[in-house]
Amino acid sequence: PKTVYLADYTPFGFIVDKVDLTFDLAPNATRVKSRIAFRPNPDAKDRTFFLHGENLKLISARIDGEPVNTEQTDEGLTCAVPDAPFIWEAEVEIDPANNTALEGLYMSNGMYCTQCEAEGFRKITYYPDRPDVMATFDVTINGPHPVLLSNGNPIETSEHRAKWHDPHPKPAYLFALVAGDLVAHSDSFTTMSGKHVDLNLYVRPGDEGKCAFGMEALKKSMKWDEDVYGREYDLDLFNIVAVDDFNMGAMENKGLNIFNSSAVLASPETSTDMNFERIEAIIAHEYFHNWTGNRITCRDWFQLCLKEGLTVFRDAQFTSDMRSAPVKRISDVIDLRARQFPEDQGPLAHPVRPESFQEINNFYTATVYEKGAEVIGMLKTLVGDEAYYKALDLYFTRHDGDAATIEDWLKVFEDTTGRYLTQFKRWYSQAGTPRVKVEESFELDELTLTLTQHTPPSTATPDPKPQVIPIALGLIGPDGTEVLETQTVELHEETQIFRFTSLEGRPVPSILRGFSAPVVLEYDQSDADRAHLLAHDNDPFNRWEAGRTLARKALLGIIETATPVDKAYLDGLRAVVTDDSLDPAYRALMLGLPSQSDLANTLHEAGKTPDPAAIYDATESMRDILASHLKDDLHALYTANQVTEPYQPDAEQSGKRALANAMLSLITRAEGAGLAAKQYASADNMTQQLAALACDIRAGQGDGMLARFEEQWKDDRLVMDKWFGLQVMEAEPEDAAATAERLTKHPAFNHKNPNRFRAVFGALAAHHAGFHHASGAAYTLLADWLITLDPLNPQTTARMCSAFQTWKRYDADRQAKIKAELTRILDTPDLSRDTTEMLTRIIG
Ligand code: HT7
Ligand code: ZN
Repeated sequence: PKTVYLADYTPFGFIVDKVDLTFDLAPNATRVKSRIAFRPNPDAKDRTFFLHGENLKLISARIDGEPVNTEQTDEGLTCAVPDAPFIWEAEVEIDPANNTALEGLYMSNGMYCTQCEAEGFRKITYYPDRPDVMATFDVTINGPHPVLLSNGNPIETSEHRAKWHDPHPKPAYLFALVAGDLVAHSDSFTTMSGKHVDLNLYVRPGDEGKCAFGMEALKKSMKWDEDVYGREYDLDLFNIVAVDDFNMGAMENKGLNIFNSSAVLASPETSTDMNFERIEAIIAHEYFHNWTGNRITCRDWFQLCLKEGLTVFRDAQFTSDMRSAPVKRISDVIDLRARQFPEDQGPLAHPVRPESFQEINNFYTATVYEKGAEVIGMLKTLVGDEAYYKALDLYFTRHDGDAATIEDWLKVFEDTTGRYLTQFKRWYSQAGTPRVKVEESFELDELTLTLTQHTPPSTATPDPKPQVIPIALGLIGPDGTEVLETQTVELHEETQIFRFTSLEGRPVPSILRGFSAPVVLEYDQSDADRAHLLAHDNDPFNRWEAGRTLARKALLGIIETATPVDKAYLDGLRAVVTDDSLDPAYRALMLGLPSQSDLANTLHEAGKTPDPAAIYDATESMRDILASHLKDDLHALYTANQVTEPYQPDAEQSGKRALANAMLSLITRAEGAGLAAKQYASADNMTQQLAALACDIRAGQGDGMLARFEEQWKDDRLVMDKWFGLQVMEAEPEDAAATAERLTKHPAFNHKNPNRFRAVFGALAAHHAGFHHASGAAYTLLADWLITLDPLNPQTTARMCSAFQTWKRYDADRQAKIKAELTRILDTPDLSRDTTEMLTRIIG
């Protein structure tokens, strides 16, 4: 496969002024007529007229009304064109009903929909399918469907025909079309300048009752973007459509967002609190793209973090404002460490702005999204809030309508602050997680902290250079009061020394507060100091971090030397969990243990070979120890955190349910599943029903309840995804692969539906001890299914390959088994470019 390089960027030889599209919809033979106004681009040297096009049947092609001869390949076509403005007209035929890749125009449950990011538009018609080619679109849709939608504003709607005009020039990846038998949940929003905007959430008949929450989230997002960033919506209409078959969460097409139904449909009976929170965040994310992504788009796909990192950062700010900021920050760091750190520290490592790719779909990664957002958070910390918003204002005015680059982005900060960001830019160009070593000494009244940074070399960045690392820190005095408020020091050399004087007694440093940079802190702090921070740190992140580090040490102690868990840690944890002045959601997070994969990584970094079974056993006994240490508090906390008011998916109620469910899990461990059965029977919401079911399965009594659950929810696709996933998640390690395999034989298993496929195989990959069971059965099963899925849906197959990215952590036998499976997949004839690239990188 061909490799594309950032360094090779050149502008397209032509400017597109206007695109007219006409769709005559038919499941197997949709006709697409295009009429496109091109003119030579004065800024381009290369005037080769190449239009992307894949899987298209060309019916006719004309230039200025005259038929032309074209040269076609699998990737597109070329032909001779005039050296002056001209009109290109083409008619092609496509087959949406057989489009299982879910890119381009495809069908889902009888409804037509599109997914064009990143390079899907070329499966709809011939076009320069690159984000720096922007044009206004007029779209006519002919089809026997009650709802016919495209981007922008409607200009004509009659039976079986609709015409749409999008006045905002846009790249083809933001094009969208939807047609089907849909119903709308409608509302409206008045913008800050008084403009009326109609809002519709289109769903399949039967799903109307799951729209209200998404609509409220949309209105909150619109208001928040006005209040915080001064950004107003710019069309008369904003439509969202829910689709069952979708490769990712959602897509920000201009004025017509398309959502995976799991990312928008919600009701208390069918969705958990976590589902509600995720939906609110994704709706916000897609809406915020209207400015950060659509009005200002990317020059090329290497700049993907320009829109994604910034939009993730903005959606995290939104969630922090709507809910609890510390809980959001802790949850995001857990997620970053679980998904981005392994990527950055393994064979898939790449910079936030990659410099080459074979298949761009493989670069919608945690590094581009989540590390990309962390980089923006650091920039904000370094320049301060005021300068950050000033720079953003400049970005929006200077680049509105542009296809921009990371250089443009950094320049607005340089121009606003006068600060050079040359070294900071390494966050965009270097792969790998920097490690910051802390050495501490205290003499008389002076504390000295020596900070040293080091980024392990990788294939992507063989010779990493020091980065600018903002380290927020504070000091906690011996009596537990803060003796130094949070201040941010900037580490830019390899080693720097920071001194803090006039201290009365040795304080306990609280370093990397709020997780001010995406680094690994190597700090050999004593257990006593960590217990002090767990009891007293007024930075909620570092208080949680102290508990988490102690838990990790305790677990490693069990795994390696069967050391009993330190009572001081257990007492400290108990003090936090029973402290009613603290947010229940925060207390629930405190009870969470480091994941088994995290423990495997810690052992690997220490030069040891992780044993998944031993890690699993240690985690189980640690939970037993917690249940026993907290036994006098469990029922009291369970009862105190019952919600008596009608269900609301807000932060307050969700926090209580999270803590009560954490108690239920420990109670079940200590006493059996009696209380879980009671909760299941009386639950009026999915959060409580599912938590009770999980407890029951763990107690070995899940069969009856699983059958009742299935009977109750067999007609609800999204709830059935939970049913599939939970059985794998809660299986004993030795049964996980067999459970997944059994579920693939269930009549409701459909590998063509990404949500269902992920429910089973995402859960299997996340079941550390089950996936890495010594038999290798899970490796073989997943490989079999990746081979089956690849010809149908390369994008989802390739994403799932990352389950194997940490394979070199494990023992020789497991490595050999995994390598054999990866090689078997790679040897499959006609394997997609997506999967080939992923596996080649993973094998290394
Ligand atoms: N910008 C979108 C990324 C995307 C995508 C979405 C759905 C299906 C396929 C996709 N490929 C790329 C989603 C987002 O980040 O907001
Ligand atoms: Zn996005």
